Amino acid sequence: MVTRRDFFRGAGAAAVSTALVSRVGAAGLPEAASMASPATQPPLAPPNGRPYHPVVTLNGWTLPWRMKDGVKEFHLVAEPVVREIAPGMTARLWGYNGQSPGPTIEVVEGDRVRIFVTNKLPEHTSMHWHGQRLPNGMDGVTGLTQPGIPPGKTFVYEFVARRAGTFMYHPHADEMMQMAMGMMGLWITHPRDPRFMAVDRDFCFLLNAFDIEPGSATPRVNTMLDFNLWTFNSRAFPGVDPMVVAQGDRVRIRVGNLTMTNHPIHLHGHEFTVTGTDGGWVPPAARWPEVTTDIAVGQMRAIEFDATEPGDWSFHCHKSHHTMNAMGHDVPTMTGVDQNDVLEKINRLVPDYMAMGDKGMADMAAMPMPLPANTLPMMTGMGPFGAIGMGGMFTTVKVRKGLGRHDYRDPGWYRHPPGTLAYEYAGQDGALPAAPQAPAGGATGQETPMFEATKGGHHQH
Ligand SMILES: [Cu+2]
Repeated sequence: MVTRRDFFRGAGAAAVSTALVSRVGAAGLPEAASMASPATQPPLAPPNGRPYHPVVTLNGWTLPWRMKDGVKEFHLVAEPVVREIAPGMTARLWGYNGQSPGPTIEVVEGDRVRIFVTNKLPEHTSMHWHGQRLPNGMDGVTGLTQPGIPPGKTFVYEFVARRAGTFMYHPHADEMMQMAMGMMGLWITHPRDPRFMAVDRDFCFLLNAFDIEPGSATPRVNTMLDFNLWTFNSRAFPGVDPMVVAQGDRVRIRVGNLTMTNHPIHLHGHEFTVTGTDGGWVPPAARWPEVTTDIAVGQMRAIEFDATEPGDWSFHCHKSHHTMNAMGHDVPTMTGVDQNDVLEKINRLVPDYMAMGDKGMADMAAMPMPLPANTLPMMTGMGPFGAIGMGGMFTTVKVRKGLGRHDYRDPGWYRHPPGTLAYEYAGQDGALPAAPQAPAGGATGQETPMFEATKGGHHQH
């Protein structure tokens, strides 16, 4: 088995690729590279074919290919995989080539592409190339455009990547089961001219969600709404790597949504524009600035910004339940409930029971609680100032001065220059400014003459 690390270890990627062709060429099928590590792999420089600026798949990797008679050949293997969701929890999923999501496929506009899809699952599958222009018979819809790929068999898909952009791939066969199990991946078609829409760093990942009962490892596949693991590329914070960029970089982040609900994705400290959708690039005159963009089910959004502000900037789904991990849903709201009365009674029954949540839920982020095996704490992840209180769909964009062009290593936590950090008031600046209170009674502002007039005008008492 050739792993992607072996690809990099060779004297030159092109040489390794040639060896690959000669070794497995006789068999006809390209080698199916596999990746077990959930760490973000460095961008795969094109070993052959036309040049492009490679993407970085968050906690993922790009699938190597071989050139055969001018065709880019890839080999995807649909199979059961074990994915670490975050340290402390692994999930038994279905994916491709050792991982869920599967590897990112990167090609160039105009490339002829041949993809071998081998089914190592216990039931049939197929592959749909979401968003692509292609011959109808290559669209991968079981029953409509092809029979399912039976277990143990390999189907071949072949088409020209006609349009640059961001696409997804997933089965159109027993979809509820197969997508709930993690079968999905990204496809990037780079523009023919590498200067078009060029950026310094180009990240991509998929939004996905699982319902895995605490203590178990296999998703419940019939769940429609009540998922308990909200993930970026099948990783939950703090298992999601930071997106590391150099100050001044032009940054693109492409996010595809194959969950069952929409996700408003939010960036701190910078405004961005939506420059691409599954349908293509947004014309410059049609772009508008945003700090949050909603990504509906089955959609992709490419956002771009200039990383001008140094720091550790949050990047997360703005649905607050989606920045939590399992167990969040069965916890009652205890804020404002004084548990002292019942505590004594409960302690007679359960000596170690602690009252929690009566001052809000933040204490649950800081308190290590006994958990079933293979479960993530509900809110987790430590920062330089304590518990971050986030899990799920959360990570950071780390902007640093003077990083090397291909340096994606985590630089650690940001060191705030003197005078740029929120601090505790200690009376050193004289009297505190007044803190006016909202008027009591729920009225909208003060009663104004205009308000009176409106009242008088419409209500003839
Ligand atoms: Cu969300």
